[in-house]
Amino acid sequence: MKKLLLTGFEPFLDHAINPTMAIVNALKETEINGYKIIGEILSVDFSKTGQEIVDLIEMHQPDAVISLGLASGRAQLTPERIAINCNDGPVDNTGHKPDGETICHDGADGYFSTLPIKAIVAVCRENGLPAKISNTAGAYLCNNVMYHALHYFKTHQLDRPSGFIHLPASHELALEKAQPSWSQSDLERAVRIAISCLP
Ligand code: PCA
Repeated sequence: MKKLLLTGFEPFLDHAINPTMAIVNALKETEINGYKIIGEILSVDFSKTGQEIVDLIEMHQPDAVISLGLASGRAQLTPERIAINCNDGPVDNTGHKPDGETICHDGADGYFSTLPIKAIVAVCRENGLPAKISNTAGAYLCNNVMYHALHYFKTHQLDRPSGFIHLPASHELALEKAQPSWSQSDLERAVRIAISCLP
């Protein structure tokens, strides 16, 4: 059976939880669309998260990779179109604040997602879940992880669907800080739909 590496992130900044963790933990070891789900939680640490995703790809040899992240403030599910070769943004969980550094000196300026992002948006919407392609994943850890996975597949000449999907906050987070939010079950349903769109 084919294998999907599905990653989420630990909580970061002032978010008490990260809804991507519960989704990954709920879906790991299950089978969706002919894929066995390998679920892993990544750290929010510029000094090690990129290596974590590369190590997981080398260990599991997945046929596809979907990484999930929280995009607090967004109202829709947003598959990312592109990852850029740049680290920037607020402090990570170790207190390090990036300042526009290059992620990979021998890497491309950017890599496009190889996930079926148009289909993911279309099928989510058909199922009543608001979704839209995003043209920027930012330059924080979500972009960093997407960049590392795509760089790995490109440089190893492996044709595997790989990319990143940002999710809105869950209601639990919105109780603490007012922002657009979805139920945890809708967030999980949208991720199941995204997996069902994989070739
Ligand atoms: N979202 C952050 C990093 C971890 C997460 O869940 C981001 O959008 O970069």
